[in-house]
Amino acid sequence: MKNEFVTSLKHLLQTPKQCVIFPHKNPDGDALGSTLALYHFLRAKGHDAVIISPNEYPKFLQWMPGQENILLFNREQSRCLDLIQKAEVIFTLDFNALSRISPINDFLVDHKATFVMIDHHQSPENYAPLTYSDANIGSTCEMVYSVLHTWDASIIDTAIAECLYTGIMTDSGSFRFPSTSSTTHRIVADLIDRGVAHAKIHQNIFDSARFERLQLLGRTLQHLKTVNPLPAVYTYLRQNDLDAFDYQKGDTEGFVNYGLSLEGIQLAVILIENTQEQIIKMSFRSKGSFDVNQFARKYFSGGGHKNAAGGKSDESIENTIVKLEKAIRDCTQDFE
Ligand SMILES: [Mn+2]
Repeated sequence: MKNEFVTSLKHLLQTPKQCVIFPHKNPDGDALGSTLALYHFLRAKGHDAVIISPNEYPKFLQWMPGQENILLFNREQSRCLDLIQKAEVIFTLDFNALSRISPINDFLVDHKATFVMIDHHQSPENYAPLTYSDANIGSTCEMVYSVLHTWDASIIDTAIAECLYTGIMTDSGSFRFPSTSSTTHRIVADLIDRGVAHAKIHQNIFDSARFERLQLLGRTLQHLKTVNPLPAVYTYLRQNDLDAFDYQKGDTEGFVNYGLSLEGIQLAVILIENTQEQIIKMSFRSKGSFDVNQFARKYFSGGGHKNAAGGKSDESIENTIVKLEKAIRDCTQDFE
């Protein structure tokens, strides 16, 4: 599938094209890494490429090579719309449903550009005639690496390698999630050979916390509750917790994972209140057979991967907790 995809892509990009590349809303390391790597590659190949992010991304990613050229749709809407209108090829990376770039999707209806999708989430939509979708691969960056390496490995310089490394590392939980394969490590070995300073990247991502963020983590851990006797825990942050510690975008990234560090725990959930959007944002993480993609789809209008998913609730935090506990108990048989 990948080789066919690369052949079609090369054919599509035989002559210089105007390309727009979209990461999903609230882009993470994999979304930014994959879009930036592709951006550098396309420009090296003589195409006119821009990255348009629906909104801001966390500070711990604001060092990535080329990130200063990313346009933010929520900040510069008319400039972005102009570029979108002119696009001949539209890339959607690290997502597979156009609602993930809302409200930009409203401007893509009947767009004449050729859509290209590279993504590793389940159940892709069929908007892209060129689709490379594989839910067994741990990161979109790993897929983009394979595409670029097959296309023209000589273009993969240190900047591209750093972008790809970042996404592979963050989406694999620093190479420890089950989706991490020997191929993942071979790719990473090649990226290091191409000049990636991996220790520096880990520091940029993990050792750049603000004092308030660590205190917010403390509050999150104090709120941790077990769902006895099941191997599940959840925690929550109210809007006033976020306000008390001067919450900034990305601060709660990774908080949900701490629950899984408890011995025997197979499911961890975090609920985060957002009074402005009037929703509770939820993240689910699991180990082993418990499928949080199914769980989030069934109970909390979300989805994602088997061991990492997101969802939401329109109810109060109290009601959401009641609903969550009931949903977890309904799934008793899904634990190992
Ligand atoms: Mn990803």
